[in-house]
Amino acid sequence: AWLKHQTSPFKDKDGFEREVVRHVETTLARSLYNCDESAAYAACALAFRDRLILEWNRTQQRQTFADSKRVYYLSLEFLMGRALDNAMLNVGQKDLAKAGLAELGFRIEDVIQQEHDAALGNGGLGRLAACFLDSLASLNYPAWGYGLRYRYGIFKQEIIDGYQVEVPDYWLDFNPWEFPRHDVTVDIQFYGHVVKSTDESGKTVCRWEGGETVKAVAYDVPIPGYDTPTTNNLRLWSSKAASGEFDFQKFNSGDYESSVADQQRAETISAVLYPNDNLDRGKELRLKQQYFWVAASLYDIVRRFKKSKRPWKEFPDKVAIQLNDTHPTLAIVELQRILVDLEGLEWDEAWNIVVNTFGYTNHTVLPEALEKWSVPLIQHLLPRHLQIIYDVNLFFLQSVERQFPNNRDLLREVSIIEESQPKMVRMAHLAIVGSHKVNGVAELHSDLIKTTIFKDFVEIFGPDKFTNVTNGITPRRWLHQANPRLSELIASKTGGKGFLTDLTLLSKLELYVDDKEFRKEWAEIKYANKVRLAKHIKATTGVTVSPSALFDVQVKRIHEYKRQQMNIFGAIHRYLTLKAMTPEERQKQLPRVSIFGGKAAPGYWMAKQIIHLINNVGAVVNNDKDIGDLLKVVFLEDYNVSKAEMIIPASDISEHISTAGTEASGTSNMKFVLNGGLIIGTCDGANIEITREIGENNIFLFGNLAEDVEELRHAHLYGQHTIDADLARVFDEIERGTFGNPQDFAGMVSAVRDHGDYYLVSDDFHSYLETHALVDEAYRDQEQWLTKCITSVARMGFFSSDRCINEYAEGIWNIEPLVVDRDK
Ligand code: 26V
Repeated sequence: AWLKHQTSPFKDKDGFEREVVRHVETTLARSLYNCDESAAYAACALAFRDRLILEWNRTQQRQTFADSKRVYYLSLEFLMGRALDNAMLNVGQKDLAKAGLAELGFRIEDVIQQEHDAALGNGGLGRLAACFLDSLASLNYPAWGYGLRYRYGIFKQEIIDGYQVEVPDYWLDFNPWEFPRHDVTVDIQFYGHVVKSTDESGKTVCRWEGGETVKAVAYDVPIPGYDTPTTNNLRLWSSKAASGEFDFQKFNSGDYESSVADQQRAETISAVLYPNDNLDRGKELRLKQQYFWVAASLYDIVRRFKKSKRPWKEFPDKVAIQLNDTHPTLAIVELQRILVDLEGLEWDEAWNIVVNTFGYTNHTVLPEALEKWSVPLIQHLLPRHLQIIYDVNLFFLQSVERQFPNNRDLLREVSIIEESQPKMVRMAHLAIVGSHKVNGVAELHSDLIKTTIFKDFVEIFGPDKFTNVTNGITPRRWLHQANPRLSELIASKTGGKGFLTDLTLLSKLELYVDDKEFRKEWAEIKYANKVRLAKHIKATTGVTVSPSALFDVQVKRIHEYKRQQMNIFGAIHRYLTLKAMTPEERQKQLPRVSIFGGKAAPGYWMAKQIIHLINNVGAVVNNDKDIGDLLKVVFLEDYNVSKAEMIIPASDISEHISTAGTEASGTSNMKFVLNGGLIIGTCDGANIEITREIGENNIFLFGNLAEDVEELRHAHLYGQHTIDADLARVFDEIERGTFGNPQDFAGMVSAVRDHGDYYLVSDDFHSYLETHALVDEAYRDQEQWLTKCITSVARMGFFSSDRCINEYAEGIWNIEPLVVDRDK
């Protein structure tokens, strides 16, 4: 009887319009005469949401019924961006919506733009998690994401007088994509103490008692797959005061303030995303976030497993948990606690289950980014977990001692506890010991972790525990959604939209690389994308740029290792070179626009200095009459996912120029090439595999290799290094005050010139400039350039996150897709 009442998805344009109108008039309680773009967005989103919900429920029922193994992706960050466009495309109804909205008097692009980005992440790591969710659903894998429902996402960046200013990102005013589940809650305990006792059989049992309790409330977000009914779930936890905690005594006795303060303290846990700053180190609230999220997620996962009434040893046959970096590592300890303390399993049996359940992905080799938590802090917040960590470490070190007797140095190196003052828990070591697989995110990076930071663990556990899964990106968002015209052109040559689910079909494009008409359309699309970006630049910065200039883009978080400073030094060098030319010589030069974007962590002083210099260079160069269109330097404010969708398709060349060995993978490099842009880059991260796939004629590689870095750094420290003359010339100009007060940039200059140049800017500067000269030369030959672009796109099939997810599914999770037909 229920079934006949189920609402069905809109079958046609009229059906869609009816739903939009209904939502405007009833859900939003607005008259049609008073329906602006934001109301149109809301109603359109609600209409599509209704459509998703049905498939979402069916998917969950089907997965439960099939009793298939699920993967749970634990990530503190999900950088989702906008949802409406994605939902329309994935369910295949964007054309219908476009026509329907047009009849109602709206342009679909304007409606889409109304949506606030879901910016629950910092950068690559969070966006990777979002691409993975898209692939998991599109490939019909039973999978859930677990994260935190931050009230504030990554801050909004404003540029005021050339400086970054951070503004809070309150994004929940209207969010139709989440469903509060007030009935799905978990009480999470903090602080307190451990009580030891002996049971009837003489076994020691531990109970964690006392302390305070905070409530976790689930908010669910539907994740629609592309061209499949599978709609997976992303569950985000929000913190609330536990019911008993809101103190009515205090409230009634007039101590209203302190009663509300308790409430607010609980809600603080999920209030803000940490903007991954060096200064976050050791913050108690961050550790609270981690445990809150991990404990709620595990409770949920275990509750689901227990319904099946299976024996515990089958847990890893039904559950795979992937740790996105070390942030969720406490999950390993929490599962061991649940199994031993609450379910009464023997330690070894429990530990076996734990290790077979977890996989750990490492995303950086930078030592300052490896997580450590102080023992006293964990002792205070999670006393029972600290005991378990010590026991895990004891058993681990005992086995190492048996394997490699009398090797004190080795024990100290691999210990989960660092014997410092105070003692620290090394989260990566705990994650390795508690997982059955550890992976890096690109070949070079996976090799580096095996030979440097984790090399002792390879000795101990053997090489098979360590593997590589090269990152990927979803072609749905990063081609079809971001670059619809290019997607359509590709579809017309590769036999339809199949390439969106099998990206290797792009290879068919190579057959058309000489097709005149095809090349012309391709070039037109790139130009139109550049025109759109030029308009955005004009509107947001006031700078006029010519769409026929070479667009040179570097957009990513600002960090010294990513070397935006080298890029801006290069732009200054170009400026000085142009200034030194006669007007006749200048005439012959290639016009260029240097485009930057990216946020600096609020406490990262050097990164902020880099932003300031970029803006100041722009202010000088962009207003220099001698230079005109030959060089423009712009910094785009508030780089985020939806800006990336506009910027990336408009790039001619993009910069991926990290010091070799420092960028684990990079994923925007893949996005740029997939959109018909070339790249200039170092031999680092996924650049290496991109080169292997597209051919070295199609990429501009430069600079020293990872294997040379140690020796070069050494040379700097022992003064066996002279600074490049071109770079010295740039420093002179900065110090003359051409770009504002030189004091403002003294840190940047001296880091390279006087303090060891840790990121080797001076070592790579010369080859960087030379390679940019090659870029200019190559761009002059527009036909050849176009050939490079088309050929590169044709060879990018490997970098789909679908390939990547299939590798995880097969090599780490041991899960299978649950295939369904559309109408079942
Ligand atoms: C974090 C921090 C925080 C403290 C200061 C220094 C520092 C340096 C790096 C990081 C990154 C943490 C992990 C991360 O986000 N890794 C990124 O993961 C992407 C997805 O795998 C990958 O493409 C990027 O190369 C990698 O940086």
